[in-house]
Formats: sequence, C-alpha cells, structure tokens
Amino acid sequence: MKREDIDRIFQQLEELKCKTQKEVEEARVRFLGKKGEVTALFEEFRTVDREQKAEFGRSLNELKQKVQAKIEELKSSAVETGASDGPRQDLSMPGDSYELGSRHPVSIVRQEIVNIFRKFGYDVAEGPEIEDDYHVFEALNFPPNHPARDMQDTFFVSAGHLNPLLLRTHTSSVQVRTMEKMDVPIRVICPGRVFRNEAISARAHCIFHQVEGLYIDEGVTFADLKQAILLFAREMFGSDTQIRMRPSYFPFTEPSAEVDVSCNICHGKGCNICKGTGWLEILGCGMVDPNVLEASGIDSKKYSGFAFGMGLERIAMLKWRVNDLRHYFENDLRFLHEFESAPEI
Ligand code: 2U9
Repeated sequence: MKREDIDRIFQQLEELKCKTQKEVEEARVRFLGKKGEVTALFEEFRTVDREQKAEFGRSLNELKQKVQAKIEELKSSAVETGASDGPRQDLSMPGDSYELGSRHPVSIVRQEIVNIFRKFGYDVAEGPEIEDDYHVFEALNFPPNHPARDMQDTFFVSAGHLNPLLLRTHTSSVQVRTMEKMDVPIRVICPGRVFRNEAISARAHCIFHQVEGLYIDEGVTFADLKQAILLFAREMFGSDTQIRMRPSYFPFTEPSAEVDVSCNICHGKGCNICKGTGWLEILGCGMVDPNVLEASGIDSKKYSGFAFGMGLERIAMLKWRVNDLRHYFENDLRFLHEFESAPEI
C-alpha cells in the first residue's frame, strides 16, 4: 500500500461534483461499492506491515469517513430526475380529486333502529368484539356440546382452556355484561359487529351486524314483548305493518319466536321479495330463560324479561332490495351513492 493511493482519493474527493442523484449513486459505488476504490484499499490494508498498520489504518478510516460525508452532502444538493431522466413533473397540474363517500346502508338502518328504541326509553350499550366463552355461550345457557361452540362455527382467538377467547357470534354478550353491572329494571339495546365462521356468498358473510335488545323488570310478559315488537315494526316499516310470530328455539329464551312483518312491497298479495308468502322474516325474540337471569345474579322468581335480535344486513337488504351481501363490504362508491337519496321502500 502506498501513501499516494490514499492521497489521490482525497484529491479526487475535493474535485468531485454531482448534478443528479444518479451521479451521486455512481460516485458512491465507485468509492464504497464492493469493487470500489476505498474498499480495495481496505482489502490491501490486510497485507500492510505491522509497523505501518497504525498509521495506514488511521488514514484509511479518515478517508472512508470523508467519502461518506461527501456523498451525503452531494445527495442533499443533487436534483431528483427519476430513473430515466425523463420529463420533469408539471407542478401546475390540478391534483387528483377524491370522491366523497356517504353513509353505509347498514349504518343508516342501525341509526334508525337505535332512534326508535331510544324513543321507547332504551339505553344503548356496546361491548368488546373479542369476548370469552363465558359471556358468549356459558351465561346464555348454551350446553357444553352446542355446535356454535365448535371451531367450525366460531372464530377462536385462543383455545385449549376453560374460558377461551373468541370473536363474539352475537351481541348478547353485551346484554350479559349489562345484567352483571346494572340493577333491574334493565332496558337496553346493543348494536354491534359479530363474527361467524361461514363461507362468504350472496346470502351469508362471516362478519355482519346485529341489534339486540333486552327488557327486564317485575311482571314482564310475552304480551309486552309482542306489543314492543309491533310498535317497533310500525315505526320501522310503516304504520300499517302487521306482524306474525312463529314458534322457534334459542338456548337463551323460552318460549322463543321468529317474527315476520307483512311485506310492504306487495302488501300481503305475494311477490318475489317475500317469495309469494306476503311475509318477511325480520327478527327473533323470546322470554329470557330463567337460567340466563340467574347466571347473571338476577332473581328469576321476582323478575322476568324479553329479548330480541335482528341482523342489520338482512333488514337493509329487504328495505332497499340489495340482492348480494358482498356489496356491503366492497367499498364501491357507486353502491354507496345509491343510498344518499334513495327513496325508502
Ligand atoms: C340475553 C338474553 C337473551 C337475544 C335474541 C334472537 C332471539 C335472534 C337472531 C336474529 C338474526 C340473530 O342476527 S341473527 O342471526 N337473533 O333470533 N336474539 S332472542 O336474546 C338474548 C340476548 C341476551 C341476556
């Protein structure tokens, strides 16, 4: 190694000029790249005599620092010209305009339902989407071997212990938490997102939205439930709406029913929306099972209550004749804008 080799690079650095970022990069490679001149000197340094090592070592380190500093300095002053040094950007061009979104049909329906129940004196409660087995299943009287507790039907976040974490399959867990915290009488509705392990299709999705309601007091009867649902249906679907109840089964209510409203498209005559029946299924409901009251510390001898639940995507589908659930999740502004001034059916 010769002193002149180091000095020559010091000299070249003094004279180095770069106009573009491309030239700066070329200079960096020339000095510091794998086959660069400074890199080569470091290679050569290995063969330097022991007596000279300290002196050459100091000079080489000083040289490397100087090259790095010079490259940084050139980088900040050189212009960016793009890979091909092609035409410059025209900064006077107008910017891209972003189309505004609008309220989602599911949000519109949720707000309408919440407003109606607020008017009836219900409070609104929300709760966690990641829940535990106890609040989603155990406290709601689901037997240990119920299919909903299976991996096939529910998304588990953690498994393998007594109270695993999971994505809630209904918002009923929020009502359980309300019962644990609040004193009777309880009048609450719980809107929220729920998750079920379903294949996605026009009629099913693994994420959807519900509003569920719960009313607990002394002497609440099935007649109160029927009247509450009738008043809700008339507020939501029009004052001439009729309801009918069909017996059903849920682990958390007894007796349970499914509720249909008269089809407000054909007014009961039968059309393709109601599949010729004159009725549209909109919700499920029932009297809260005494086991559910007791699990949350409510005396089932003294108190009774009713509960109901509905899927918002389904209600919005019926209201606006949306024919495919997947539209709700695609963020297509053309779909969203249909609801800005859509006449309600
Ligand atoms: C507590 C006790 C009882 C909530 C209820 C339904 C009936 C029901 C479905 C409608 C369509 C779910 O979105 S859907 O798939 N829900 O039919 N839900 S009664 O019952 C409760 C809730 C909480 C403590």
